[in-house]
Amino acid sequence: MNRMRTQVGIVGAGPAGLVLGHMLHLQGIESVVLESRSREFCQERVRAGLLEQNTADLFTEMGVGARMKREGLVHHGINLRFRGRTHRIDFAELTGRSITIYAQGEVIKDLIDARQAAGGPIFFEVENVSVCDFAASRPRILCQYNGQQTELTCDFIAGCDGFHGICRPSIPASALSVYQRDYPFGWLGILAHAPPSSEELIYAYHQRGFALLSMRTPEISRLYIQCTPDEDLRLWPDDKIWEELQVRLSSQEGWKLVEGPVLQKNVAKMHSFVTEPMQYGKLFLAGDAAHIVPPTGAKGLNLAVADVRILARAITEFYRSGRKDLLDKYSETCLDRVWKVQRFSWWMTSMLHRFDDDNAFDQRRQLAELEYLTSSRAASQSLAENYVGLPMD
Ligand code: RFL
Ligand code: PHB
Repeated sequence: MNRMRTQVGIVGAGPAGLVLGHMLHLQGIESVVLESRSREFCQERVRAGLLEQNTADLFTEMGVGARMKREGLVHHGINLRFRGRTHRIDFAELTGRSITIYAQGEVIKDLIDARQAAGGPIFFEVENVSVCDFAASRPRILCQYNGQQTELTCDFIAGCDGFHGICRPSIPASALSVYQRDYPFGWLGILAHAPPSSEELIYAYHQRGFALLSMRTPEISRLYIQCTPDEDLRLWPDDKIWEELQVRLSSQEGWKLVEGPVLQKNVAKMHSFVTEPMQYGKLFLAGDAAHIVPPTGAKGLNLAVADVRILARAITEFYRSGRKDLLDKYSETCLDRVWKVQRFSWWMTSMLHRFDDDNAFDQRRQLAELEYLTSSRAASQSLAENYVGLPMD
């Protein structure tokens, strides 16, 4: 048995785990990160792409923002397209804030590089991870690493292992309440070698379902169409995807969607999910391990980062002064933001997608909502302040 000891044991090297590890390091607090996948897998997984200004500013403050500053695309608004017309929501004018397009994989690369440069331990491809004794004073994480049974004793465990991780299910079910909603659709996403056809994102409402134009770089587009939750990708050759995108994103304004070779395709289901509380004894859940949102508001990664910011501060305060009140209030503090973000993500999703049981009334209502949203300053501002990210404190 290989025995180790650290202050904070972090399960998962996604955005939540890696940001937490780095924030703690900057405060002189030790941690060990345990990740079940390989480094390459974590970096290459195609996921989020949009950082709130809160998140981008934090990366800069943490000293991991240099490449994001050079390569990220700063946007000052988004477009909503319906009835073939485009309506821009001007974040700069409505909130004075912006968003940054920078792929999650790049964020992960920068954070792993920073951790390795700082000499912070991070173990990839660990197996059979389990957490125990977190109701007592010395929690432990058990796993196999390089074929060896390993035990990590720590003061705190951060469960940053995503929605399918082991930390949340390790808490007695009777101690948790779960709030959940599943949507009757998913997103078929592609990454294409094609210059983005619009400088800023386009969210399109269409009779045939939602579509989104996003991007990763000036050469790579990221596009999505609403599909069934279990859509069979074999039924979607590249030509058919482009055809559908052409229809759903079409406009009467002489705009053209540029096509290109498809580099990657995937289908994602959509759920809203919250666990309460987000802590049990010395085990703290953060990010997707505690809650997930449908991607329409682009919030998952940003919310994960918001959680660990609160957790890092609470842990830092504990080591600095022995104060436990911030730790005790961790869940309550996070959930206040979590529910506001849940509401926003649900609202964007409900407004922009076609639901199976919608009738003509519901479609008229959705269009009226979009008309109102794009013609009222108050309504546009409400979208804008949520999209760029609610204030952190
Ligand atoms: P992650 O990223 O899932 O990381 C969890 C890590 O834990 C590891 N793990 C384990 N490690 C050790 N032992 C175990 N037993 C383990 N079980 C799991 C996993 O391998 C993984 O490395 O969770 P985290 O850190 O909470 O971060 C959450 C975000 O990744 C997620 O919310 C976003 O990707 C959601 N999301 C978006 N968020 C945004 O903010 N903006 C967006 O534009 C955006 N677009 C998206 C998205 C998610 C999508 N999909 C595919 C779900 C678009 C899509 C299509
Ligand atoms: C993305 O670029 O992947 C993206 C952008 C905005 C969203 C969701 C995903 O709302």
